[in-house]
Amino acid sequence: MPLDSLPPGFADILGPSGLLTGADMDAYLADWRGLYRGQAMAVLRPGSTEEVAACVKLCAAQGIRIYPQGGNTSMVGGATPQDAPRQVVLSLARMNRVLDVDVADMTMTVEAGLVLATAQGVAAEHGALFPLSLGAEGTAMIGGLLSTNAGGNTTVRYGNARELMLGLEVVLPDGSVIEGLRRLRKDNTGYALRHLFVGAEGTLGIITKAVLRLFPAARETATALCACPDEDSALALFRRFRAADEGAVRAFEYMSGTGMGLVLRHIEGVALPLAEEAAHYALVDLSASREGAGLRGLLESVLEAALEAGEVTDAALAESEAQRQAIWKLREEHPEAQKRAGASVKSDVSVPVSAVPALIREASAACRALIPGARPVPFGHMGDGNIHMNLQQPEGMAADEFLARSHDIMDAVNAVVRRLGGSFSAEHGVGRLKTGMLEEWRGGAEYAAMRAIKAALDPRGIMNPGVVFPATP
Ligand code: FAD
Ligand code: 2HG
Ligand code: ZN
Repeated sequence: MPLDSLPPGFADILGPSGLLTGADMDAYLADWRGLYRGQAMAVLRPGSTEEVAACVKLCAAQGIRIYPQGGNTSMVGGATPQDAPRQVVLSLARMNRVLDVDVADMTMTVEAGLVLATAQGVAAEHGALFPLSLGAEGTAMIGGLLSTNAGGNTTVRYGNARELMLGLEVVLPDGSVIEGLRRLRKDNTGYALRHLFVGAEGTLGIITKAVLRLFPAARETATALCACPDEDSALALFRRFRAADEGAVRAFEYMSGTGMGLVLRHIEGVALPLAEEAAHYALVDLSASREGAGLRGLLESVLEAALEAGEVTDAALAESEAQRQAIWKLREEHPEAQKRAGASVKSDVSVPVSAVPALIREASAACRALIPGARPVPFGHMGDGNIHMNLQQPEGMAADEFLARSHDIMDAVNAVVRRLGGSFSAEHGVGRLKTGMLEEWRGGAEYAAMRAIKAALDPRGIMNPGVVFPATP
């Protein structure tokens, strides 16, 4: 569709460093998975809340659609513009300052464009912990993480991004600003609007600043990679750790033999620290904020009992931080390995924790029956019930042919998820990919209420159109 040219006014607000056009926009117009590509009159790169508000006001006045973007690591095409003539990407990347770290109140106030790994590093410099942790942490930004209510590896102990946020500053679709940067643990003053913007995927406004919760730093860790004979054994292992000391479990991740095989084949610098490859793996990561917590002893005694019970057939215990990181690399490189191994279809789903083994088994069988030769690659956050029920294309099949079946594959997985009482999106959100599913799964009063909120806050429909709700012309 032919693009309109950017109306005057934006350059005055943003200055030369705040505006990208032409080929400089390339990286902002496509998503990480390569599913979507759009266009934009410009990428706006404001440096302050005032600049964001002024840009949004101008967009509202001119009917220009806005695609808010953080690190652009969305797995569901949430930050990618469409193919429409009057729209801009608004990148938060220049708003990346840490405004305040308060170890007395255990809070950190930051701008939305701060990269997660930087936030973790700053917290650590102050002897504290910002516990959100995921594979994209070197790129994903606080505003994007809050807007998707990101989960990741530590949900089992610390909750999702929502639980790590105390206050927000948000620019609404008319350019007005909600100044909600309060750092209160208790704040029951009418509707908790801050929570409306967490998980809204940029459809209700632009998060510009946030107050985050900090926790005591970890002073002791103990980590192991375990080979398990089946999915039930992996879950039984999780239960053993939970029963032994629930507070010690920082992460409990599941990986299949197929996924681990892809990592070992496609990622350089990794090695399996076990005697032989297995069909199922569990990664257990324990941490404590006090020294002398005895985590190594806990790890050994629980694994010993699990070995005796036949739930674990082999285990590698990290003897150093380097070995711990090497074990985590085997887990965190799953998305990249899948990408390098060809086309894959992702289903980021959740079920009650007790139903995870059934999910993995039944969804894998459904996928194999649908596309003979396709390779299920289930992995993820077993401890909180969120499995990435991904499917890798059959070897030798054309990628396009396989991807043409994407929605059939997701439907087959979702049928199992629905039967098990789960959700079609656990942590990645709805984005552009799953708008149809949202309507199908959350129809009736729930969907109508979501629509009413959207219409009330964004009556012109300029904020991230096509995301969460289907695009209207
Ligand atoms: P973007 O991709 O830029 O945007 C995401 C959504 O938020 C879009 O809808 C966008 O419009 C909106 N948005 C962005 N910034 C703002 C803002 N300031 N105000 C309003 N709306 C905004 N996700 C998990 O939950 N757990 C994981 O373990 C995990 N692992 C991943 C591993 C890899 C290798 C990759 C590539 C992705 C992974 N993700 C994971 C997905 C992704 O990293 C998260 O969804 C993350 O929260 C997106 O952050 P971002 O800054 O990249 O946001
Ligand atoms: C992870 O847990 C991410 O690694 C990405 O959520 C999952 O690639 C995926 O499907
Ligand atoms: Zn995940």
